[in-house]
Amino acid sequence: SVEASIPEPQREAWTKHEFSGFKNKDDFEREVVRHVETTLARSIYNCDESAAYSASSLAFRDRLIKDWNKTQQRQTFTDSKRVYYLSLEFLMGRAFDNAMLNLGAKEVAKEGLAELGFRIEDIIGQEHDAALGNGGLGRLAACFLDSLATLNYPAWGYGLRYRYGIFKQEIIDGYQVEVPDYWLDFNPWEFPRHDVTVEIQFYGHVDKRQDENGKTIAKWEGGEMVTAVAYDVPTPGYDTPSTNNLRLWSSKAASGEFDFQKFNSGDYESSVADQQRAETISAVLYPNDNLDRGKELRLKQQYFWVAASLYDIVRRFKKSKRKWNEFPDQVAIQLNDTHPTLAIVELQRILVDVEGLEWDEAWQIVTSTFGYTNHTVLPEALEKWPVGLVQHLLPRHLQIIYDINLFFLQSVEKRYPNDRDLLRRVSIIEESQPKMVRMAYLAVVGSHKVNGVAELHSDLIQTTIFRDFVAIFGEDKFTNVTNGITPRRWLHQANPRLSELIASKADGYEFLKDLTLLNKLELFIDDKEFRKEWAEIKYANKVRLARYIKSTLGINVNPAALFDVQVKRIHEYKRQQLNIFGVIHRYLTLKAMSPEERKMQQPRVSIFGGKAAPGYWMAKQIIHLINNVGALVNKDPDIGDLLKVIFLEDYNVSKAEIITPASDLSEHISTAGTEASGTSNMKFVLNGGLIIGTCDGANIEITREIGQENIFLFGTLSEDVEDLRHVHTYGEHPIDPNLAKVFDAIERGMFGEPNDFKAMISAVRDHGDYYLVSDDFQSYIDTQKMVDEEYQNQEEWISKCIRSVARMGFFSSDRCINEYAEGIWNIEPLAV
Ligand code: T68
Repeated sequence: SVEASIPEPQREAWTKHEFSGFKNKDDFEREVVRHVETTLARSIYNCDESAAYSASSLAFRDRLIKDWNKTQQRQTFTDSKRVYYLSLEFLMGRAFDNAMLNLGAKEVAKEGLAELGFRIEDIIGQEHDAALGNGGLGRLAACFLDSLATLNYPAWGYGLRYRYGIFKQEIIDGYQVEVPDYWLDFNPWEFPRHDVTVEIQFYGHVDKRQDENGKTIAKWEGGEMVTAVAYDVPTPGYDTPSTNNLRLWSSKAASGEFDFQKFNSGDYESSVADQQRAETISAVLYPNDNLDRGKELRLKQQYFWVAASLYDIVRRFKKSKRKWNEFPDQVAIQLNDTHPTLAIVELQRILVDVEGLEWDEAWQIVTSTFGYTNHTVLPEALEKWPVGLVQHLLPRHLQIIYDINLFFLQSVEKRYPNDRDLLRRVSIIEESQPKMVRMAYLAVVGSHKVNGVAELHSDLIQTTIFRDFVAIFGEDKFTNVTNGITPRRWLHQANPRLSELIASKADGYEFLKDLTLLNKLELFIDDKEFRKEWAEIKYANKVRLARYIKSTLGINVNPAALFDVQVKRIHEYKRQQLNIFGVIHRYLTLKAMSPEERKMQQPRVSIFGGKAAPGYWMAKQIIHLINNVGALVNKDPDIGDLLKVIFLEDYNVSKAEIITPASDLSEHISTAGTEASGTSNMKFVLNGGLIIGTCDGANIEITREIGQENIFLFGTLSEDVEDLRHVHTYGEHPIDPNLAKVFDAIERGMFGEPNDFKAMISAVRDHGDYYLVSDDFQSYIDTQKMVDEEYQNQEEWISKCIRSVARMGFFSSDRCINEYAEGIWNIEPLAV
């Protein structure tokens, strides 16, 4: 047992004082008061909402860390295989509400806080989002942590503790302005581990020598050292004591001789500058989604994080005193995109240079350990690093990359003799000017499994970017794991009334752990009372969003109108421009109608939200156009409630929790073949909204599950995209006549200075319309018309919503994690 590890004479003293956290309302209140007075050193006579939030969170954190300790001890004692999820992004959002729900103590906290004079909603609202991510990739990592803990898998996340998360977006005069997100002032959810540090080396040179047996020994010497400090964030599962760890690394200057020399020689200022330079590494999250910008600091971040994490993982493995060839039986490492690909090289370096293994034995261990998830086929997002930069920053790693490539190309040459072009195509080094390291290829070569995130996407990677690798390694190395979302946050937490209604029909809350149980709802589709409650809940969620719109933008929207929502990062491939052009078309159509005709139309609120990468000029112009359209339409007396155009500022996880349950229709309208999966599509359907979308990413599987009569699909199919682009470039392509009218209105200055939107129009009209906006325009507006008509029949609409929710069980991240555990990681759950 765990206790047995404490020496007998001290055992009683250690164990009799066991703290077990609060159990009831009184306990909870006592803990809150204690934290206000001692941890926060505040007077209970002027405790404000912020202090009440901090103290309540600390009370929960204490409980989490107890469970965390037990979970970790159990994992260590059973010596079970663990999975390590390496992700540069964890878009966690708020932790307090989630902790209360996962621990099943929200009622206790609610009553306790009420007695102390607070409304729980206000206290929840005090928390700053943990926004350490850009979009889908980072949020997926957060959903995975929730599922891993809920399913009792022994798992750790490893990431960076950015001082600044994704920027806060302000809209000023219709333009996006970025404000730094300084979120760490007080973060009750992390435990600094000042005793858990790793020294990380950069730059320097490699010294190669022969040892007494004639074996070549490489020594990486000189350069700079930076210290990584661990911060642990306990992540609780739902309805289980299992609490996993998210370990985030923070950088600080190494406290080596180097510094002391500077101090002693009186060079205080430059020593402080060193300090700041070291801290820069974990200072800021790069704000690009689906784009690789190749900045040196980004590569430094990647190595810093990967080296610290691997040191930690290897240190833990070595405690078990097992042989190296058992490493893959104890450790699975999942690479969330190519960002952590250096981990492959680093583990090979540790095994060969530090632990003295032979190359082949080490490589066998490395490739059995890693799995790689690809999240994009967009060429501009595929990560590449200049060889010169890697050489400068990580000289030994570049040598190892060259050796990995050499051995790989030799094996290819053997199987496909005299195919020089194949060797050029699959080489990890791109022979361009300058030469580049292709990180996706390195990840494929160094992993035993490669997966895409939805069926279409997994097919696409196997037939396009990794086609040659499928031929070389065989199909079995490539697989699909369709993304999922956690129903705890995205249903139970975001939409508590709907969750309660479902529980009343699905024999309790079991569906939150087995989402396929939602299918029990199909029995109640015709139940009048149930349908009425369903509709009331949707309406109440819309009222809540309407209030939020009123309070932030001062605009009145009618909750009875159709709420049409597109919230996600702003990107040309996601086609917010198609949506806003469609809105302009709607406006022009309404304006051309007689007042009598207008009365027959379906009122709509078009809601947009999302951030543009600060350097993505076109995306910023799209935001500008949406705001300018809103400025005109929203005050047009001819239009009134028939059309409102809303841009919600600073879309993030906590805002998604308000927006998602309030949507009637959400838009997932990427050019076919560009959106790897999408996950918000799943969230919206799970919350009783319908989708308008293209045949792309997970939309296709959602259609398969819920039935094509319950989704509004339109547009070009992915297999036709390439041909159309070819026609755009080499043939005639008159632009869609309705779209031409929209462009005409913009160019006449209806929505402000036309020059501002020249590039957006040109991209479609003059530069080949890469995203097929014109090709898909007519089918988009036709489909929107169908939406209007079908929405008029509310009874039928509600049936579709209920039926869709009932069939969404597949999209739980629990299903997804079970697939990874079985097909890629080979790990088993371990109940605490
Ligand atoms: C998203 N990718 C996919 N990338 O676009 C989305 N990129 O289809 C998918 O559902 C989701 O991943 C989860 O699989 C991203 O979000 C990034 O944010 C990103 C960040 C840095 C560099 C490149």
